[in-house]
Amino acid sequence: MPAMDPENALRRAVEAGLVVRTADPLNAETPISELIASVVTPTARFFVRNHFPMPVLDADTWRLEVGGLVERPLRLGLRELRRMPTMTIAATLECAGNGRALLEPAVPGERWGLGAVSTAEWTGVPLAEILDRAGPRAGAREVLFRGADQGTVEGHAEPIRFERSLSLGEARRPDVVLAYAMNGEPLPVQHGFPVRLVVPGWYAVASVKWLTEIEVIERAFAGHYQGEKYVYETEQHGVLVREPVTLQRVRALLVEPRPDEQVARGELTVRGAAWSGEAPIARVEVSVGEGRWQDARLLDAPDHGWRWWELSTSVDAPGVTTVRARATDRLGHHQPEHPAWNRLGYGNDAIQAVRVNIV
Ligand SMILES: Nc1nc2c(c(=O)[nH]1)N[C@H]1C(S)=C(S)[C@@H](COP(=O)(O)O)O[C@H]1N2
Ligand SMILES: [Mo]
Repeated sequence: MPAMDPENALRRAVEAGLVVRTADPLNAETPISELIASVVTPTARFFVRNHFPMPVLDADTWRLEVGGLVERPLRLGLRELRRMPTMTIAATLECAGNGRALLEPAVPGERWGLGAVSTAEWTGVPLAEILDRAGPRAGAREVLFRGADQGTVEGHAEPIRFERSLSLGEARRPDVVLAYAMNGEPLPVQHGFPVRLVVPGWYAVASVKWLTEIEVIERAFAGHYQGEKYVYETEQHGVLVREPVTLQRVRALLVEPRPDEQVARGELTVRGAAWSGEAPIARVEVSVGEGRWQDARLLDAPDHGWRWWELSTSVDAPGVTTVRARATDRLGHHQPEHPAWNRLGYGNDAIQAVRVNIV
């Protein structure tokens, strides 16, 4: 299968100002300090996370196979999909490894800072529509999504495909979309052309790119990227506890001021975005120095996706100080002071601190 030329992909990422973590496969963060308070991240600046070389699929010959435990197996081309009912939804994708580089002791895996998160408007066919057409049969338990990309991974002799599943119930949620457009344009190759799954609220590993097959299965899927990776592994009372990575944890991202920025005494604007996969954002608070937590103003909320917030405060004492922001969602989930360490380094939702120099 033709793959995207890694050098080309890298050059484009650098030109767009992405923060490259690995060149091949390309893994790159969105430049946080360049983010502006708008719901969507410009597509060229959307973070990129790949496990294998990026497949270049042909729009004319590409087909989506829907099979397994269904009444009516389907084989759909891009044109057919585009003629089906559509939906558009803003959704924030966050890599489960976002913030991994801040964990101590260090853990293996991509060394993400805090920019493995972005938001786009996704347009496509509701997954529920496709599932209804295919008609899951009695005994159907999960829906498995298979990407076109493949490669070899530790512990497996043969190359594997990128695969993930959802329970039938999650797959039928009305906000889950088979997206063929991102911010109003066809999906670019690096984000899954021609069609990807988008599961709003879940860590982005669930949002399978370069989708070619959907299989309804009667078992619980436990492939590499579900049973071996993307699992919170902790030791509790000497016993290894394993929990799958699912919904995004609540988090506030500080965009302004920037790390190590020189800030003039007087008024200080603190700004950023906040999101939670479990419930809408209820509150964002900011603290300067060790000062009290002040409520930030929440800006316009899209139905899904992150919500921008800002606070105007004043700083008087010159010197180095720390600005922190923390979010709470409507179910009362809030952020820990220190990361909840786990062996593979997922879900670091600790309160972010930005050091600034008041002059
Ligand atoms: N087919 C396929 N889908 C994939 C991946 C992948 O490597 N292959 N990576 C997943 C992970 S871990 C993340 S964080 C998101 C990243 O999506 P993006 O590159 O569009 O930002 O895609 C997910 N879907
Ligand atoms: Mo990820």
